[in-house]
Amino acid sequence: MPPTITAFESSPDRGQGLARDMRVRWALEEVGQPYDVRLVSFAQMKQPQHLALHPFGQIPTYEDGGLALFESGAIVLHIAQRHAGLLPDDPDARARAIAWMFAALGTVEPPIVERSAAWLMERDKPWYAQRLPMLDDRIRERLAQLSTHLGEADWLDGAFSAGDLIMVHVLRRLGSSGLLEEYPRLAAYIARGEARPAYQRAFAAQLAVFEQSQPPPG
Ligand SMILES: N[C@@H](CCC(=O)N[C@@H](CS)C(=O)NCC(=O)O)C(=O)O
Repeated sequence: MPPTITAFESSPDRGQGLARDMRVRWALEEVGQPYDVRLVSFAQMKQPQHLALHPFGQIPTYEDGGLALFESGAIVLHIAQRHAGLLPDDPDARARAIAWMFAALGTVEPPIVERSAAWLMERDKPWYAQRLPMLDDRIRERLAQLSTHLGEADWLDGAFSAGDLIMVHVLRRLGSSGLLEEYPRLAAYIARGEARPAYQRAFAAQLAVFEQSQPPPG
């Protein structure tokens, strides 16, 4: 039996590949592991059956045999540890790749998510226009540091790894912000990630789910 992941029945990102099941799909595609997808509605995510898998009532989850996991980073790490292709064999390089996963999730993603949350929940509030530049500056600080680290390299630390996979996916959320244009090395880094065949297969799969969730036109 292939592993089963959960994803939105109808993703609020309209199939742009921003929902976090995309990371898991991409990792599974990179290592060549087929998978099943169970689609869940927002209501189902808050029901006991899903809460037993994910205590916070979110997607993605991952089930394989007796193992059930939540948190996209933990799932991608599990996949990367079980299959060749997403983590280097050398123990030190492997530890550094895992550090980049944590950096993406713990250092780079939070200010990006805060900006998205402000847009979603506060953009009609009087303080939003004042707050946005502050949120943008916090993101710029991280982007500048990341761009300096990356330099002219293709990937964060040697060959493409699970650290790059998570980082590229985290950065993609800035797509409509205009901020990435200020950091051409990062824009090119994201484009390299998106050009990978495994990324494209994962993107097409999640987009197909969204398209099928839409009522026929007319
Ligand atoms: N830290 C979690 C975040 C999971 C998360 O925020 N999932 C979103 C979709 S990308 C979700 O399920 N949102 C619906 C909700 O929170 O009700 C992870 O990386 O898996």
